[in-house]
Amino acid sequence: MSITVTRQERIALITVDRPERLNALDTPTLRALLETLRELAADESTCVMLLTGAGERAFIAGADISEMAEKSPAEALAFAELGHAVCRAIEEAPQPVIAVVNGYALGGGCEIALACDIRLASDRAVFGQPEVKLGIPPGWGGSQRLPRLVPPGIARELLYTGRRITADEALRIGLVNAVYPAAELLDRAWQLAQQIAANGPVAVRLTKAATRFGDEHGLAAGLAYERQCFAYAFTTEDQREGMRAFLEKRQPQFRGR
Ligand code: DAK
Repeated sequence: MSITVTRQERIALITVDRPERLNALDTPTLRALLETLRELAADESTCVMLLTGAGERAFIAGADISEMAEKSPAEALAFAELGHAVCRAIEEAPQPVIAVVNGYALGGGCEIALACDIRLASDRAVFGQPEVKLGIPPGWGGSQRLPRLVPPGIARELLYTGRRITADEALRIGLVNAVYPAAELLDRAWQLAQQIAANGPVAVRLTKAATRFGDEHGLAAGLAYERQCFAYAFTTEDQREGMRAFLEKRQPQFRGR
């Protein structure tokens, strides 16, 4: 299996498991990843997803170059669409998705990390959009998401040069939330996921939906959407439980409804 899923209560860890190719994504692996993301997105018992790569060297070293090399323009378009569908599945999943970047995140690998809500990196992680070195532009959203995440001039420099950056530089430019020693990364990622999963599941989903809505439709529409989300929360048991627990000075028992 090129994609595996490990669960701890309400958290699912998705691993791209193709270490002999540094977890590069070919069509079967992309399809399996897309199917897994869609299944988990539809699963109400999953509150947070983690996404990582197998082995110690790579998160995802990009699209599989050996598959891409001989593609016709029509096949290249289909391949780009499949990669875009994976990135959209991450963004459109109701649950937060955390990229756990344990090594190379290059090209399509960096683009998949960009589509995640949060990025944690090991001190060995390496990021880059080296597509221009292969004679192609980014194909899975890097030209759009990178300039929206880091300062646009820095994004353009990285996109035009294809140069790789270390985890420390990624932290400095805001590409990752935190950098940890490689041996600690996964534990830290589970801890962050647990912190999120301890909150009201509906509230976390509404919060992701509102941030995404604003990203896609602009501030005014995002603010209007946020008001609707806020009002909707008052139809839920979790809202009553969360506030009652505060007033009664106890931990809330959220039920996700
Ligand atoms: N594809 C296929 N195989 C890969 C790979 C990749 N992206 N990355 C690594 N591998 C394979 C290597 O070929 C090698 O296989 P064997 O020789 O052992 O059979 C094995 O993984 C181990 O890699 P290395 O021997 O090269 O290991 P090193 O430590 O020497 O180097 C490296 C590690 C990550 C620096 C190096 O492997 C490397 O530069 N890899 C390529 C990274 C890269 O350029 N990634 C971006 C790929 S382009 C589009 C659609 C999609 C995209 C763009 C446009 N449209 C339709 C428009 C997406 C593009 C990309 O992602």
